[in-house]
Amino acid sequence: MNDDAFDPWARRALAEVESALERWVPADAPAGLGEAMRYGVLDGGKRVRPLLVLAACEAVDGDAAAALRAAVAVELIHAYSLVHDDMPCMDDDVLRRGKPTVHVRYGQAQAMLAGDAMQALAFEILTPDGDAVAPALQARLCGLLARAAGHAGMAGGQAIDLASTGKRLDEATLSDMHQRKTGALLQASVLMGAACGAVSAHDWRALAGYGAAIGLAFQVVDDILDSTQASETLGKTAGKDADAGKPTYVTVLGVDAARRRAHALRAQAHAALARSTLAQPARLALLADRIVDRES
Ligand code: GRG
Repeated sequence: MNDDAFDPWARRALAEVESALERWVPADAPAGLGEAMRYGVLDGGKRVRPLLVLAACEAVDGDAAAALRAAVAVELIHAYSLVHDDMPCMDDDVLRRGKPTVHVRYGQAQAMLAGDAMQALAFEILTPDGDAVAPALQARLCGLLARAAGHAGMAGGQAIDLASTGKRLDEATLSDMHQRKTGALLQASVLMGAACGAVSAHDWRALAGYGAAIGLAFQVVDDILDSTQASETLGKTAGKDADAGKPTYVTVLGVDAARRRAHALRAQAHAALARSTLAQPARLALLADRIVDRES
């Protein structure tokens, strides 16, 4: 598949995700909470995780309606993590997705609640009343998302990150932190999409390998962009981690070795897809390229 076929698909998929977020994130939650939630998740972001869910679902010819719910749920967890990460008690940032951060706009208490409510809403969306999603699939999707977001995944990785300020980490420790903090949710996006269809154990392992490789590649590239691009391009404050004494792939490896690492991870992702028997892995392969070649 070339970019000419990928781009219209991605535009359609993104439009579907935006319209589902618009429908499902409530404007009328009490006392301005809905406005803060919508500010935190609508109108911004690359939506990489939803695209991974939908591409993985298509690769296994899965249930598209369930995958749309999974795509929105993953983006809500991601958006909640950004809202909390930006707060003064964590990264203390004022710019996100090109706008003032949620706590700057609505205050810290409302930002904390908006993040909490987005997290809960993700699981509400995965468990609709009626027969829209089979009960076994609901449970599977909730389990995959909870494990990626919780103590062994994103929240655990964030705890290691906060404890690492000013420390020298070797590459293995840095990779472990980022596999949890950033990689776990990206990998879960792939696996949640795959769970929406019938997939053999062999292909599940291949997709898990693909997800792990692109998950880490995403963070390596994030660190490279953070040290080479301007805040206006990124829509967030550039260079903050290194300035705050946090180890990054660029501070640990240097920018050239970090670039080589990103390319090696892309090759690993492609190799994992090549090992699979998936009928339609091309969109996932192109997403790996986009993740490594991105400029913001
Ligand atoms: C608060 C539990 C908790 C976790 C926070 C994700 C995270 C953990 C912190 C964000 C810090 C950060 C900038 C990590 C680098 C990788 C990353 C997740 C970047 C942001 O994701 P993008 O580039 O953002 O997909 P958009 O805005 O495009 O959705």
